[in-house]
Amino acid sequence: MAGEPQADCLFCKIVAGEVPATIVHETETIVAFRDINPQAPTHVLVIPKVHYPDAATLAAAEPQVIADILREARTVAAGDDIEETGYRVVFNTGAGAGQTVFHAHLHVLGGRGLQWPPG
Ligand code: D5M
Repeated sequence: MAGEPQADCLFCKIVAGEVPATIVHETETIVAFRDINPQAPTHVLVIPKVHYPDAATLAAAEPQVIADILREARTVAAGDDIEETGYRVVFNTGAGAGQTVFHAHLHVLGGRGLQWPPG
């Protein structure tokens, strides 16, 4: 069923506590944890506890959870004290955009100057 945990999904395993992660915050609907391959001093992933392959399918099915994820980005930024200096939030959507893990996730990046356009 849509949203149900997938046995072969790494991020579902992090939600279930079966794969370790450095969790910075958790709510009823989301988990925020540090990226294993950080691209900036702050690099946190915010994921829904429900499984959808990307942000677009999550937004279509459960838009309130997308709102929870975006709200969490601010909490992460406040926790790492990067609200003033600025931060970036990114949903890579599709392999062509660099998505490698097909469980929706928001990157929260900050703590250094960030260039635009991105690579
Ligand atoms: O981003 C997927 C991100 O997931 C990428 O930045 C690495 C990160 N990653 C992969 N495995 C782990 C574990 N086990 N813990 C924490 N972070 C992880 P994408 O947008 O799909 O390219």
